[in-house]
Amino acid sequence: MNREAADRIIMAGSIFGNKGVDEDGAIASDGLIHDGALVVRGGRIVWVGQRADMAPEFRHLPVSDYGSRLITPSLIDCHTHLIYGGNRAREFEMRLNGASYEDVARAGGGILASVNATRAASASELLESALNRFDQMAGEGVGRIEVKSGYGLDLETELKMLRVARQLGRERPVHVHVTYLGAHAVPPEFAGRAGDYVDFVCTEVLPQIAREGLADAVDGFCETIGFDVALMERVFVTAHELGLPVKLHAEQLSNCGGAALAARFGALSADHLEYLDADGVAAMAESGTVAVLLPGAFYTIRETRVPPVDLLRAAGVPMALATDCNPGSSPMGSILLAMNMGCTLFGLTSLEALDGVTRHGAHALGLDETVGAIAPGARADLCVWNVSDPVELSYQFGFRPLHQRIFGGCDV
Ligand code: DI6
Ligand code: FE
Repeated sequence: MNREAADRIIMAGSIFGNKGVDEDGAIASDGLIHDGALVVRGGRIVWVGQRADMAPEFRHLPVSDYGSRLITPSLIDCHTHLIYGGNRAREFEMRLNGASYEDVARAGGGILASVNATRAASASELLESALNRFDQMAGEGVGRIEVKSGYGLDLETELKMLRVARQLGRERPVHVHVTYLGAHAVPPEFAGRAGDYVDFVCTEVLPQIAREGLADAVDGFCETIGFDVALMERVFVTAHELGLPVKLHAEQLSNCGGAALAARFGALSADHLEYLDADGVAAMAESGTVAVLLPGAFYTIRETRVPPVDLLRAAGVPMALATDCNPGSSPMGSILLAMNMGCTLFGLTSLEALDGVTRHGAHALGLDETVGAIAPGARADLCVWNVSDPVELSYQFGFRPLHQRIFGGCDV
């Protein structure tokens, strides 16, 4: 394993640069550079193009030649609930016997079942199980991940989850974006008092999280079985007062107007969106809020309504794709399967799927266009794949085509 970010030339059959067409024509209209090379210096890309065009000043550098393989930016999973105690296999069986996701939640299962298990777990147990899940994802090329809290709900357990999320980024070569999801469910100690719980979130939990710098963003579950728009608005007002950007689980099971609320607060993203309507799409387009599509949840709960991909596309709303990895509605650790499902279930093109886990995943995390791209100035966070065409990443599933992940110029 080469953990030293040695300056080098990396060559491959094709490089998916993700930057469209270059003026000098080096990058084809499909974003692919054939017979490509890139130069890494100090962990960053300083040049990318066709090998024949490489300037003589670079030619003395050592070369890693990956033959006919494909190189893409490393993948971004911008919506996960990676950290939790226990599992919810029993609920899977309940659903197989006819119960709906909401039935299970109303019967005291669902998110609250994971809350009990997460409160009971130690930080080291949570870290260990999350690392196991992450290692699977890394084996599919994930180099940047968002991780939410929301299975603690009390102060102590939420802080525990957020600290474990930060620790994850110290244990593995990955960028971790941490999100506080206090407004995920009303915990048992506040049963029937959602407003009081939101007061607690806004006056006790959020200020402490902000003081300790434990979260990069604030999320919520805006739904009939979650929090209504008025309650979510209170959380968002407090988040903004504390300088934290917001995002929202919106229109997953019904149309509650969450996406419009998120847009009003300039949210980074609105996620799920199966029940999003044209007004919600327009609001998101206006505010630049990214649509994060989560086909693993759609598939698991056997939803039949698909997100309005045509409307989002027509309105120019960037669409990201993510696993929503969680123990209930999306027990999935495969970003490549999310890409396949995004195409097959939601009607994305294979290129939209790849954009969804690279540059639009970066947008959904509030990052600029140098992230999730291969361009001068970008960090050398790359994947080398045992395929030659980007379409193959979405087309097949279960084959684990990753040859090598590169993080800041280092093989990992
Ligand atoms: N929507 C989701 O898909 C996750 N949270 C949410 O608000 C699932 C949460 C779970 O079922 O544990
Ligand atoms: Fe989620």
